[in-house]
Amino acid sequence: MKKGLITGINGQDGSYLAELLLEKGYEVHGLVRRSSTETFERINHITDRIKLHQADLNDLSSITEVVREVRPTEIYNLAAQSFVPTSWKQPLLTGDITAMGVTRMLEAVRQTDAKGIKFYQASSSEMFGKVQETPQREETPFYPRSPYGVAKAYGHFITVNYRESYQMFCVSGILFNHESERRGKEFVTRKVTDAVARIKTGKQKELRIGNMDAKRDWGFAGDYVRAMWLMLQQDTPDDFVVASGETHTVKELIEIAFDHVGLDWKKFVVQDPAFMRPAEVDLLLGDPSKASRILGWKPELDFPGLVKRMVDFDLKRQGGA
Ligand code: NAP
Ligand code: G4F
Repeated sequence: MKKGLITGINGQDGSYLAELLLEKGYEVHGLVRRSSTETFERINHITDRIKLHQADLNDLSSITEVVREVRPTEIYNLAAQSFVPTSWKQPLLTGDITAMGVTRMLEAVRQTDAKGIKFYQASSSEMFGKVQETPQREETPFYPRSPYGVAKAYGHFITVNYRESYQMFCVSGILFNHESERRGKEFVTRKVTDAVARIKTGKQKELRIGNMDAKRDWGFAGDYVRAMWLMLQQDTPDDFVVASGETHTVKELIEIAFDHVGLDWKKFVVQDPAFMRPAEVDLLLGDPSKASRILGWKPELDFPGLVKRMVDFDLKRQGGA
């Protein structure tokens, strides 16, 4: 039986990936950090079918112990400080978890079973930052624009370096933005769909938002975790861009979400400088052709379908559907 260990199992992607691995018959283990209030909201429905281990990406001995105890066949390193604005407020913490945490995980693998464990690193389109070409491909040079993007670029290259230095099976998935009803409410898609539901049900008056001209290549998280799994099923380790191949503005996102519940967004949306960033990533558009050709991956849910799914979920939560 294959054994998967997921760091960040309690996050958006971790929860979808755990479901996918269970479906495929894996023994699923998850690494979670200690918190004074244990909230496993995204994985509550599967906690009886997975095994959780307490460790922290900032603590090498705790993660090495988990890797030694579980001896997984595959590790998916999804844990990170993943919210871009927080990375300006807490740049060192972001570097410790999102950059050095990757080296700690790789060291735990190297010291336990360098040849027997396949390793997936959750890299990000934020590494392209001030984009050097459009669409962005595996070979596009990185120009990160936030401490988060810089940390992810480190995580990407250390993964490539362990592959080349120790012939370990390490891959990096350069994933573009992917969303769902499990997305944290601080990210723009969920912030918008949650606000639409609350406005529609009379619980909120307005939506305060930052840069509406920013463009993102958005997809559905459930589709993207399939690509992670496919990368670890290949004979040779390689890196892949995973994207929808379409880009949309934040304004388009807002329009679709409000329109879906029959509201005119212009009456409710207020631009607020508090949500502008010190340096912005203006445009992300990925070229997923390598993933399509080699992995046979393609997304199933399109952008309008994703936004409507999220609005419907939030509306139901607010008792409005
Ligand atoms: P997420 O919802 O923020 O989940 C991140 C997870 O990491 C959480 O479960 C968090 O634990 C855990 N974590 C944070 N610090 C930790 C530490 N020191 N030790 C152990 N665990 C820690 O992120 P996501 O959207 O699922 O993304 C998954 C990964 O893909 C992240 O690495 C992210 O940077 C990357 N990525 C995401 C996207 C996207 O669009 N979603 C795109 C490209 C790359 P708590 O639950 O305790 O906070
Ligand atoms: O939803 P966001 O916060 O996501 P961002 O910064 O693109 O990062 C996400 O995707 C990355 C992949 O490219 C991941 F690596 C990362 O972990 C994370 O999952 O912001 C998207 C865009 C930005 O341009 C931002 O300036 O939306 C713009 N925006 C406008 N108003 C806003 C807001 N973003 C947020 N969070 N809140 C606003 O009010």
